[in-house]
Amino acid sequence: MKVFVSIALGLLGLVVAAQAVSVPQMQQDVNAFLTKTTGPLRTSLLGDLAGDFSPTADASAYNDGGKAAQRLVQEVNDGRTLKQKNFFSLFTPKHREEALMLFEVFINCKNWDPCIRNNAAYFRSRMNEGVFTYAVYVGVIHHPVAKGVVLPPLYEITPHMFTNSEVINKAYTAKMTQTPGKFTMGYTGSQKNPEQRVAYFGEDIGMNVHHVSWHMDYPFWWQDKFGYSMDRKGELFFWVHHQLTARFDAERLSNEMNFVDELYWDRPIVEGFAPHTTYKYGGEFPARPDNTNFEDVEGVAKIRDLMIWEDRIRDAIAHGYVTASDGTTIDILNDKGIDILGDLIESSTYSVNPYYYGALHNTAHIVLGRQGDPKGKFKQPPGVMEHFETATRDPAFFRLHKYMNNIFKEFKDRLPSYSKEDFLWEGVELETIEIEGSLETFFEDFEFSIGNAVDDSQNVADVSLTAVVKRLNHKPFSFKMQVNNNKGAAAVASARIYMCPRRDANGVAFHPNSGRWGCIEMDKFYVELAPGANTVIRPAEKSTVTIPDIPSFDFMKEKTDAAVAAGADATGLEEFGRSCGIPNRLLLPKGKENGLEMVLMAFLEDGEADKADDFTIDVNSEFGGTHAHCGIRGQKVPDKRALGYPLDRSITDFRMTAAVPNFKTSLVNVYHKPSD
Ligand SMILES: [Cu+2]
Repeated sequence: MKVFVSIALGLLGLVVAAQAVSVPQMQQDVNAFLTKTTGPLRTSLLGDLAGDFSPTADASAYNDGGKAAQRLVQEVNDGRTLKQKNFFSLFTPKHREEALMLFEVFINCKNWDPCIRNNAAYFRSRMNEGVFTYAVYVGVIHHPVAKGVVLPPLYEITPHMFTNSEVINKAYTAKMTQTPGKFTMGYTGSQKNPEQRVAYFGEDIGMNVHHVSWHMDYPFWWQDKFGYSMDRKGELFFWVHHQLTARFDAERLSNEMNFVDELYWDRPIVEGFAPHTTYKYGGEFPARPDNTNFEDVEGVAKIRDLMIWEDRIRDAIAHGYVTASDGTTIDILNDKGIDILGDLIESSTYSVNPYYYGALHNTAHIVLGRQGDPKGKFKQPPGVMEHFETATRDPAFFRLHKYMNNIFKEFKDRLPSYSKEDFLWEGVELETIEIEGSLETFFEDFEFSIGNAVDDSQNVADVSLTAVVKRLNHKPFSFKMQVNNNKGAAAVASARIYMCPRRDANGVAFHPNSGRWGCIEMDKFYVELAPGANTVIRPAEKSTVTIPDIPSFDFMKEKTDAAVAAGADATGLEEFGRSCGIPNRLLLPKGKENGLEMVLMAFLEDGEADKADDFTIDVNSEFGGTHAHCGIRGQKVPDKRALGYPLDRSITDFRMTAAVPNFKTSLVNVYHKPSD
């Protein structure tokens, strides 16, 4: 693993050791850059900047000899870049190009000071706010020099993308009248819409941050020249979206609704959507009525193109190989196949043949976002589907992902089933898997600042502006396993825990082979087993699927300023280093008042057989916290099993799983306690 990282860093020739700026100082800079991004930089919030900084003055500051900086300065000076006070969309090619130009300046900087921080200050005042914010986020995530810097919750930086128009309007009024305001934010739509019952999930601001962060950790535009190669990126794309869909389905069952159906290009989009969301600049997000028929989107794609790409992909699955750009074929009927397919379907720059297999996922997002105005007649801004932070608000998001998910399933079902020998871990018996504590969910109020939504002048004092929203949470609980290790010596086990809905909304039990596809991953970890009997208690809050609640931006600033004042070398914010990961409070689906029946499954196997090559297991380390869906930045996924193992492939003989002593299931119920 260490070899992997040093090779990765070596690619850019980065001299990390020469870094003299402390993490708190870097954090203070980032905090200042992201404070009120639509207003001028408040220089009083950060240390001194170079007085007459020019990005192109010192080519030796960059690993690319200053090429990226020269190109961007030229673009800006020629007036070719997106002006401020316009919306930014990553799916708009010109916007993305600019954000990547700035990202390239950052990623090529050899140090934080003067290179990164002065460039940030320089371009912040000259480039579009959305372009700048995106480049700062991905720059901080991927630049090795910025290791340890924590990114504030995006819902406080760009509240417009996370809050209803109604709340934003009230915030403007409060600001104009200088009256502090605390506004209740409801979920979009009315109870006449059945989809409203699960809007708390699609519109959960923490889940939205997870989704947008995943796409920042694994951007579809990533190229290895930026510093390192992303391990199993395509497979993670499949798995994170498969899990979002499976979780959405479990929420539907909790609310007496059946699993979401997939999207069909030749049938109407059943659910309409009225976002009730406004851009800071650019007007309202467009709405879409129920039962709209797909139309070609001018300048983007014909529906026929999407159908042809789908045909080619499914053809590759049927053949068992894909055709690369150079005409050679690559076998996909193996463990690596899912990764290749994920790259194709997204499609990312890792796709082996983007010209032939197209960009099904990315294009579908744009096409769905534009169905309200497919010919561009009404000059509407991009739809919610065209931003990763807003996409899951639209029920069509889950239909789209169910559709792609079924293509992935078609592939997984094409692979041979695992055998009993694959699963068996001789000498280890998992006697019981159960829950310690209770599986009980409830809604709680959560308050966050929306102060960044409104304009400001440095002469007028800020007033406190917050939104209050209901969020799903659960009581603390642990997984408890009784394990007999009869090997006569200590052993390290790799543990995987899933929870799977047992019955559909009509109460019909799932056949295990369709039920397994609805399983939600609860945790994946390494644990040491002493010889003899072991009781393994794994607190749910440690799950490598989830992240803890992200603190507020104000709290982060306080901690940072205190650390800088004390000359400390850490901010104390380390545990919030990753925004990718399902919020821990959403680990359980909502459940029902009288219980939602679920199958709790645990599987143990030999950690040494399961771990990735060159990976050293440390049972006390969580390897970056949320590796189950989000990998580890700049490193390999710790284990080499397929994501979703051992439930990812079809099971042909069920007597076999019953005869595997290191695999165990039990029935549990998830209860929901309604608010008073
Ligand atoms: Cu996504």
